Amino acid sequence: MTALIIILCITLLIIVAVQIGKISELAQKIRGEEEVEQESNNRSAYGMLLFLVAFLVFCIVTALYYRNYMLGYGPHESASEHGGKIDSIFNITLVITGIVFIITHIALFWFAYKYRAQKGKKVLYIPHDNKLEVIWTIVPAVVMTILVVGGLDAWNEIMADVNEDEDYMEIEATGYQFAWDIRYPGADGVLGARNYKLITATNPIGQDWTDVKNLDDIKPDEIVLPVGMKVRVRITSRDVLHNFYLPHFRVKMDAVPGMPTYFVFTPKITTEEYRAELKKYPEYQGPALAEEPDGPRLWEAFNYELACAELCGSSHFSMRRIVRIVTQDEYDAWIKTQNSFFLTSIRNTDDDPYNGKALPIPMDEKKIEEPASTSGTDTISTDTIPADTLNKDQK
Ligand SMILES: [Cu+2]
Repeated sequence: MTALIIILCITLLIIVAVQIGKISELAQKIRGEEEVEQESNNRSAYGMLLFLVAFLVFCIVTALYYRNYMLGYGPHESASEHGGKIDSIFNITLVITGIVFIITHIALFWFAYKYRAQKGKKVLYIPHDNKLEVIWTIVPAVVMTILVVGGLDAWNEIMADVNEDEDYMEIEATGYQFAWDIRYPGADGVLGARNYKLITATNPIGQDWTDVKNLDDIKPDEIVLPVGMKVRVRITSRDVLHNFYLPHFRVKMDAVPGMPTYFVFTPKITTEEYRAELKKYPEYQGPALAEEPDGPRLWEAFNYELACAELCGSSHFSMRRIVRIVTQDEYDAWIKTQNSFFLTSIRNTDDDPYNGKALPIPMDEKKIEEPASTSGTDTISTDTIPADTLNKDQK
């Protein structure tokens, strides 16, 4: 039935179009072809002018209206030391392409208006102009060179690895469908060895338990980092391509199975300081949750986040993780509350090579009274996240 109605509608529309065509043909015969054509040309030309103004105003007004929601503007200044450099490159590109956009946009629609077919006007025909060709080849070439060289320079600076003698901490992020396995090196400051052949349900990233550096490694539920500390993130993947993306820190790097990548950055704004900055803007005064109009404000509920920026499968969205930037003292207090993954989940099980024996390095085994949740890597702390941002299975 529906199909029949649709077919009828289409047929009727075709008949209407044909009839309109016939009417205008008749009108042309009565009033003279040229006059009708001239009228139609004028209408199109004024339409072009209207579009020119309306579209430019739309672009500028929306950009200004949403300014404070966009990374790099208003409160969203980069929260890492290198991020300002990336922002300024984006801005230079935006200014240059913006100028080109406005000029070409005006030229395109203004010319369509000005040079519409008019009675008695003849077109000036220029088949070739060397001077013009040179100008529109050289100018873009010079501008592109400036942009590319500036970008390359920034890339080399930002992607420089750490020097062994400088002060930094290293953490590891392993992406898998669909979460991140985050690993901290523990008291020895060194991440233990891994081997993909050792991956099992109880050893999700294949840590080699005979390597003593693994025994104190920590696998926390959230990423907590001290402000001002240089952090090197080792980035890997267990299955498909993922992408380690910290938008507020302008950190973005592919996680590729079998090919370790890294990113070095230094957080410079704590979560609390970032919230205080957001608080100054009217855009962030609304309630964080629509169901709780008197609940926490948007700025209060703000959290830095880790997202996967590679479309990696059906639950890609659930790879979101909270990132907290705290002061050094708060970090020291937090790290003390974190237990070694080995002690909580592996010690004295069949996977433990020292089962029933003493460990090769001194470790405070008494601190762990009973094994805590082992799969902690899938969950995120829920106390500071608005409920609507959680996955259904986490609610
Ligand atoms: Cu992913």
